[in-house]
Amino acid sequence: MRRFFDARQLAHAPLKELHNGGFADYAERPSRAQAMAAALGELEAPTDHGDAAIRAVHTPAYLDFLKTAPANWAEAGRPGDVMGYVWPIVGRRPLTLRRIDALVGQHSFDASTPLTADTYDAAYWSAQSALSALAAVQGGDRAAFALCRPPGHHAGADYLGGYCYLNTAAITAQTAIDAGVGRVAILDVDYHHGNGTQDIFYDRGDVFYASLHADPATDYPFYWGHADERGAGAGLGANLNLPLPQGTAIAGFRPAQATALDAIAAFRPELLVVSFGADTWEGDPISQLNLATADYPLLAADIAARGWPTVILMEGGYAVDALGNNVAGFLSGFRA
Ligand code: OKP
Ligand code: ZN
Repeated sequence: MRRFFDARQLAHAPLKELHNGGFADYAERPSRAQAMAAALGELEAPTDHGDAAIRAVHTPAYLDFLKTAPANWAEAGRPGDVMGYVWPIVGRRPLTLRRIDALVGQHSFDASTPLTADTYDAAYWSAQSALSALAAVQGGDRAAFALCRPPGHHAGADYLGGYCYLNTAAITAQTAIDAGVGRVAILDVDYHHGNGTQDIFYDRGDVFYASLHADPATDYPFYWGHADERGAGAGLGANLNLPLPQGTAIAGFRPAQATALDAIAAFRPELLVVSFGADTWEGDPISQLNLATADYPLLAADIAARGWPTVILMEGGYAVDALGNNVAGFLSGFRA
């Protein structure tokens, strides 16, 4: 299986995030990618596909914000990384504001996703890795992997959050649709619900989003990922959330994934995009599911058995020492 990664994805390195009432070292750190790269061996540099695919998903105002916020922040005399500290509550009237402090609140939903001068470039190359994996599959490969970092599934059309800036899964799915693929399914098996991906395709019938994740009643991102969110309009029925209780192990996870795969099969996708997170692992420092390293090849084999052309994109996973084995195991199961 071809695997894509660009060294420019490493430059994004925020210092701290707000975590449980204090500032902690940023969990989505460059060493995650280095650990995966060490375990996976040779990785291919992506092709630069340009930014049309990014602009097909994200709004012009948001992309402008991502590119200009770090300089505007510094100019306003704000030390450190760009991070929101004031947000418009739900229902607040739309305002056109120029002040950087207000803009960051309009384009984010948490205080754990700082923006640095290197962020846009790293996220751009993360998206190019995803697009290169898509190109491999469109060229006839059965499956391909992109070591996306920063991750993407929490980023919406006009907002960042959850360590995510550009939604790589959405960019991949939309690019396939724009190339003439009729139906794309996204299977999200990261520990966290992919609220950005859900939002982007919520009223669309051509992209099916299915997610297994820790119940948002107890877990981030709280405001999305509940079982009654089923899509809207033409997308009604094309969104499937399967929240799991904390502590769920393979005995609960595997049948839930089968439920998601059955729903995807009924949708008859021409392409599958997998948002894969290894933060479902039992030792993950910020998560509470109980998958073992040996479970990942099995879960991947269950997906592979369905036979759909598949683009696998990396999302979360924060136990840096275990990450390489867990990701390599998942990919090995897919080859079976
Ligand atoms: C990103 B991905 C809890 C802070 C939550 C954000 C988690 C983002 C996960 N104290 N931090 O889905 O792995
Ligand atoms: Zn996650």
